[in-house]
Order: sequence, then structure tokens, then C-alpha cells
Amino acid sequence: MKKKKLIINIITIFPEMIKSISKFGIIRKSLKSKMLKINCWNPRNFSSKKNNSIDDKPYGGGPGMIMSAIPLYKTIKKIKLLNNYKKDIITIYLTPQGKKINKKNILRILKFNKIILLCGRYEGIDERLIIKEVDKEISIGDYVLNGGELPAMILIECIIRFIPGILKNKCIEEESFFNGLLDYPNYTKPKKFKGMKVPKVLLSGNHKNIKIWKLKESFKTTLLKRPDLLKKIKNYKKTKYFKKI
Ligand code: 4FV
Repeated sequence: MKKKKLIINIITIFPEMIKSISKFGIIRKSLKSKMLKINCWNPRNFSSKKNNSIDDKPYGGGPGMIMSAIPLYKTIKKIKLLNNYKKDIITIYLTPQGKKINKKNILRILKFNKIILLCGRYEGIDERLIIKEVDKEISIGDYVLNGGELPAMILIECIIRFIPGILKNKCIEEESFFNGLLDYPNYTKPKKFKGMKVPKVLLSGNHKNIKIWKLKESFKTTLLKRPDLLKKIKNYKKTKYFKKI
């Protein structure tokens, strides 16, 4: 099956920030494999103001500056023009007001071949650009950063981990949250560390028992650290691997 190529257009006034992170890890591997292409677009190149400025004071007063709508609008229009205005593109704005990143919205985003990630700076973006051009608002958490670039890179890492072929499928399936649970405890050499041994079952070579152990441990870890996640799993108490901890 032809591997799908994902094209991500990042609108940012700090393209160097994005380029530096793209030199490492899974993003670098995806770029090298040509399964991912990242284009950076600087809205300053679409500003008709002095010094290519892209922000202004907020109407009604208030702290800081707001990113103006026009340069961002022109940037998005250029990206869509180059995409022949096809509908296979989604525009995402990284903001604390967005839906939290999770598997469901990652899989929804992956239905598109092209993604525009809009990275805000300062106090945010003119509301009218959001209304006109943003399809989905995504947040990495309930805190305020100075810019959307790091959230954009986090979202990219999350998305590309779900692209078939990027990771060995086992990795993604056994990861925290893939099945709605947290990951089980992981061990590697040596067999004994500071008096603590590796659980015997993991050394047994009995894949059925190992699989049962992993699922039970995932339930145990989730119950202890994130019981809220269990509520989302229908009838989890009835699953054969769940035992009251
Ligand atoms: C953020 C978050 C975030 C807010 C103002 C960029 C900043 C500035 N993005 N999840 N939390 N964004 O703090 O996604 O424009």
C-alpha cells in the first residue's frame, strides 16, 4: 500500500525554532523517509506594514500585543492556493482554549493529507482570523506559553507516531493511552538493580502470561495514577484482566 505523505505547513514568526527541532528523533526520521514534509511560513513575509510588523495593540486596551489578521490570512490563502484550494487540508490553531490532544483528535486530523498549524505569539490572534480560517483549536494543556511553536512540535510528534510505518506498530499499540490505559512498567538489563529484580514473568518467555501481566499492570498503574481514565472504559471492572487492586 502506497505510504501516505503528510504535508505540514507551520505558520510561525520563528521558523528557525521549528527547523532546529526537526533535526532530531522521529521527526527527522519521518522527514528523511519522505513520509513527512514540513514547510515553514513566516507571516512577516505577508505584512505590508513598516518593518514587516504583524502585531498591533489590542482594541479596548489590555496588556501586550495581538497578532493581526491580515498577514495571517494572506499566508493561509497562499498555502491554500498552492494546494489548488483542495479540501484535503485542515487549519489548526494551537491555543489553551483548544481541545486537549488525544488519540481521537489525532486520528481525526490524520484524515487530512495537509495540515496548517497556526502558531500564535504575544497575547494571541485577532478573533476574526480564527472565525474565518481556523477549523480546529488544539491545546497541549491548561497553561499559557509565549508561543504556539512548542505545542505545534508536540502535536506533530503525536500525529506522526500514528502514521503507519513510522513506528513498529507494536510500539504505538503498547503505548500509554493507545488502549485508554497508562503503560505497564518497563524493564531492561540488568536483571537486578539496587536489589530490585525484574518480574519473573517477563523472563519466562511465556508470551500469553506476559501479555496478561502487561494488561493487569496497565490497569493497576491507571487505577493508581489516573483513575479518571478508567471511567472512560466501558465496564472495565468486567474485563477479565482487571482485578481490584
Ligand atoms: C498553547 C497551549 C499556548 C498562548 C498565547 C501562544 C500560547 C500565545 N498552545 N496549548 N497551552 N499558546 O499556551 O497550545 O499566542
